[in-house]
Amino acid sequence: MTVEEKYMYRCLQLAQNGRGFTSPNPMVGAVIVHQGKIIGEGYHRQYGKAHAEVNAVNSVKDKALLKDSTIYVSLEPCSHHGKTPPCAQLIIDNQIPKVVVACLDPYPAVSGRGIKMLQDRGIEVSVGVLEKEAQALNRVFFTAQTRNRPYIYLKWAQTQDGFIDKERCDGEKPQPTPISNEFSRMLVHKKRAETAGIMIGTNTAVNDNPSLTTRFWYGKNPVRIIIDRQGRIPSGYQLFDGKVKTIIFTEKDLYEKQSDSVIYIRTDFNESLFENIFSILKSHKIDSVLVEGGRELLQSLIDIQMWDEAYIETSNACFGKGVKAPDIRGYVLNKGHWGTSEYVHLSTTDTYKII
Ligand code: AOF
Ligand code: ZN
Repeated sequence: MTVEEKYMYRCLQLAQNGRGFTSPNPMVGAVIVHQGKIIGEGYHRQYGKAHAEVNAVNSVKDKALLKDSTIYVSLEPCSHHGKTPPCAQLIIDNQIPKVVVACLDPYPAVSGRGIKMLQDRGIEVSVGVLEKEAQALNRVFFTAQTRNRPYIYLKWAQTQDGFIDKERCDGEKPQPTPISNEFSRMLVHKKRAETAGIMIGTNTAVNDNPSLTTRFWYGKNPVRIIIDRQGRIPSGYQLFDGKVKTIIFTEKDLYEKQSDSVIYIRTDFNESLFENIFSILKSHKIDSVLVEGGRELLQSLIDIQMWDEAYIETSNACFGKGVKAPDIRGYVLNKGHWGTSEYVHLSTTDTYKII
């Protein structure tokens, strides 16, 4: 490990403290080093609040040392006036002579301009230290910026013999059959807190009457996103309780039912359905979506390869027959443990593999 990598690892570590609070901004960490000693550090804590560099500079007790220090940042310092002033200007104003950056900011208003702004003032800039790791950490941000769609997580629990639900007799009242264990269910709520949107299809909504809120973990609720082509979800359902924003994509004209918390978006259900839905979600600042079912929706996304990561929990139970789990064979890259149940972590792209 080089000296530069050592400090950049610390930046990546700090950046992760912002997980779940920075969206749709990236997680960013910064460290200030003076003669081999860290004299300040900071990270982007929350969307709309101070950037990592500002917090790092503010944490330095003896500001006179800045003139002889190096600042390490896990993302190119910004050059634009967004919700906060440009970080490149802050570095210039504090006369920090050297900047080490992990990766460029893909945000079009910045991309390369932050680096140029610093270099134009004679500041020494080096880019690319732990670049892949920094991009992987912010794979949600990078995907949203470069692909005009949110980062898509697929999630389901299946039995050992490959079913996600029991077979139901005609007329039997549908109800969810738990497959996940208590521990992994808690972790799903952590994931919900860290994801901007949560998506399900009509059948899951109608059968389960889910609330899709974050209850077993501290953090925000994801925006609820439902695909309900025919407008079949009964109005008394939890999705309409007004506690969280719900966006419904439908073919029907349901605007008169719209309220502050329930938004209907009329959509053509043609071959570009998902491309359209995800580009609309991106324009609503939703940079990541957790797809929690059902089979039809999950399989459609797998078939058109519109997904980035999958969390599949396999329990010890066997159903013998029922609703078959989505078929995702061919994509296994990574297998790990998620709670006490086994899960398989899959990815369509090597670039965004988990670190
Ligand atoms: C940095 N350091 O810690 C972060 C950066 O609206 P604003 O002012 O918060 O700007 C948001 C954009 O700034 C965001 O899209 C990304 O390009 C960059 N994020 N930049 O120099 C940071 N979080
Ligand atoms: Zn900034």
